[in-house]
Amino acid sequence: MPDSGLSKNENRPLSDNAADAATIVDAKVIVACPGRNFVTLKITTADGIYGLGDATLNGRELAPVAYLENHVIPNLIGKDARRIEDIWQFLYRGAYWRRGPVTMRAVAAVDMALWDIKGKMLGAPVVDLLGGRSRDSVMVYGHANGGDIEQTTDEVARYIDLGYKAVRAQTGVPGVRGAYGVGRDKMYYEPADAALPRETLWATAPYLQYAPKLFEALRAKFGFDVHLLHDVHHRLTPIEAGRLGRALEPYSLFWMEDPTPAENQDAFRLIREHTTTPIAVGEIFNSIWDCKDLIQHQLIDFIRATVLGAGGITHLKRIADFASVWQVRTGCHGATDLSPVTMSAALHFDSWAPNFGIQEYMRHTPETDAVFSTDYAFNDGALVIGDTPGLGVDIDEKEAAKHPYDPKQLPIARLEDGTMWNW
Ligand code: EZ4
Ligand code: CO
Repeated sequence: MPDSGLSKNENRPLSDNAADAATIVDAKVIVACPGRNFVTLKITTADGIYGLGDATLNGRELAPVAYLENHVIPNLIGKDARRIEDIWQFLYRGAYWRRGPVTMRAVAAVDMALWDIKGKMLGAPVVDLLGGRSRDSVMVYGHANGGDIEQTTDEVARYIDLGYKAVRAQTGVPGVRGAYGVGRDKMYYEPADAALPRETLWATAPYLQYAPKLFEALRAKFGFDVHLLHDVHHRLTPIEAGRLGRALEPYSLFWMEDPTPAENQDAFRLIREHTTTPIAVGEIFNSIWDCKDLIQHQLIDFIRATVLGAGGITHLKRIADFASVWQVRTGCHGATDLSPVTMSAALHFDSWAPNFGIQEYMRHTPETDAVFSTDYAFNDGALVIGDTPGLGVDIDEKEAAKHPYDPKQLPIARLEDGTMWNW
């Protein structure tokens, strides 16, 4: 080709200039503890656009940090930030070692940050890149918990007064010290609360007696207009879960969550044979492979996989589309260990997903809100995401630096004889 006399740069086609601008030039991990620990990835392109991703793994935070810093970031530098799918496949297939909570959180953080960057580049909120809003707002559920049925009933009343249309109800159980879901602070429930795990006790028999009484009391007091949810938190065997589901049928739950551990997906057949109470599973799932059997055999009704846990928006979209074939709806995990970055990404995803079901929502503390600014608001039992380009979330790094990492682990559960159980 004859020399045009232009400099090398000027001679390039337009797309090459755009590629230069979109080149990832920097990526760093920010670990901060504004009330609880969060791991945030910040990716920056050559023209100065940055995106944020969340890689928080509650109680094991530094594992994704090491994975990102040592093994992911060196691969990102120089890549074209616009190629979200290719970078996802590169990180998933290219590592050879697939799946797992650490790896997939790192992949998720990169994916969230790249969607954020793409939205900013195109001047569009991420929901518009996904296909636009299927709904203006997304129904959320809050956490009501108390030491006994009376206290939990008061808490449910408080959530209804706040405008919630759906409430998860958990109660202490007489004789079960530290039964799951009973927090110390009402508004900011936080289970990861000690440098070494707090020991709680578990006893299935009293729980199975007591839990249905909670929902009997709640329906007697509040009627059937409010959606009620309950989290069993992996505590039961399949046949016990079938029995609980059946006992709860008169109270019309929105869902019974994590009734038994889900490593063995077949276990849910037994539960299904015994109850029509809807089942939600998936907050600890990392990929479509963790839920494909549960979904295609119609063993669950709601898939709780998240943007954070299950490989970002790119992969969660794949799970949701697959689930839609069997009329399984989404119910994304949204506890406080999912940072405002994940909550923002989740709300873009939820606003789009045609088979959206509900979104879990636990409020972050004022310290967290001082570090992360967001573009979502609670109104009338639902969250609304705004039109800010990208994910609409930002981090104040100076404020974050005031809150250094503070090791905290999740509790453990033991049976009365000391046997380790599922927390
Ligand atoms: O215990 O996110 O449904 N929500 C939950 C959560 C989990 C925490 C663990 O980090 O089960 O509260
Ligand atoms: Co749960």
